[in-house]
Amino acid sequence: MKCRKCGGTAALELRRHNAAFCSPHFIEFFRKQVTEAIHRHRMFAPDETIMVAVSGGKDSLALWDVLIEEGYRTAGLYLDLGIFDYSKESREKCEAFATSRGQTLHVERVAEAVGAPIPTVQQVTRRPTCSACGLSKRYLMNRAALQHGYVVVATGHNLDDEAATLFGSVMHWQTDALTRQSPALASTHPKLVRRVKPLYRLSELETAAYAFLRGIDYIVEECPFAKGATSIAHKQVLDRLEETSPGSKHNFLFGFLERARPAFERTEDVELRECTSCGQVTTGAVCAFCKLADLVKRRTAS
Ligand code: Q46
Ligand code: ZN
Ligand code: ZN
Repeated sequence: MKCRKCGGTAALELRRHNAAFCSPHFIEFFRKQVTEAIHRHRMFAPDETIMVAVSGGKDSLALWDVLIEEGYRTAGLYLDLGIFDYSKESREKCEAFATSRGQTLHVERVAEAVGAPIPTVQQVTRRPTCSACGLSKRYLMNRAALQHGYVVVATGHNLDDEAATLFGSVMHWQTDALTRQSPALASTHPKLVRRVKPLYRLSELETAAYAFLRGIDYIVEECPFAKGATSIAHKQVLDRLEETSPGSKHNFLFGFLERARPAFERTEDVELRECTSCGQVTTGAVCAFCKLADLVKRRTAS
């Protein structure tokens, strides 16, 4: 196999692009995909500092690395979920990365905000772990960005993640989720920051290769609660399709974004207000996060 760019020995074959690259040209390809995503969806203005939500895994640290290399001003945000050794190790990876690049890393502890770490939240509320965790992450990301004065949060969601989410939403025809499925979600309220996913054009394998070639030290283990998650089952289905027909995930996601998504644009506006308890944006009187925190407080007190 030869590199498409220089004809040298290829380090990686990308079947869906029908191409192979040597290490330096793969890194160049990867960065171009990220900048293409940023420009196509006008993710950042030149004077903005980007808050990068990092989990310690390959995707979010690869994203942070590219943004720094491309000259963007950034700061990291680590959400400590309190999930045993997994959280401890992933936090260490993020701290080491931030220190080595001279970047600021903000840390938010879920246990402080919700009243208990994620495993306890699951036990006392009997809610699926990932649902309480996802709600807390979205809430804290927005709150932390507002508190520190950032207007945009970037996450490390890749093509595989996005295709799996889309698959799940289509399976259940969750039209609200289909409306929100986008590489860039604009702010619809002064207290809602923009959310962007600059890695949506790159597969999980590609982000792993990039992280490896760049020598990024990331946590390899998954969150212990990821195993039973339905998103993993959806990923496996798509992996099988990709195996027999390279480019399936890409066609599924990009076809949706380019041709189907406009049909799901909301016609009526949802009224957004500020939570009477915390002041963050919600559609009801009290936001879902405050309701969760309240339930945790009551159940852990008894
Ligand atoms: S961290 Fe949280 Fe994920 Fe772990 S508990 Fe589920 S949602 S799997 S990305
Ligand atoms: Zn090359
Ligand atoms: Zn609230």
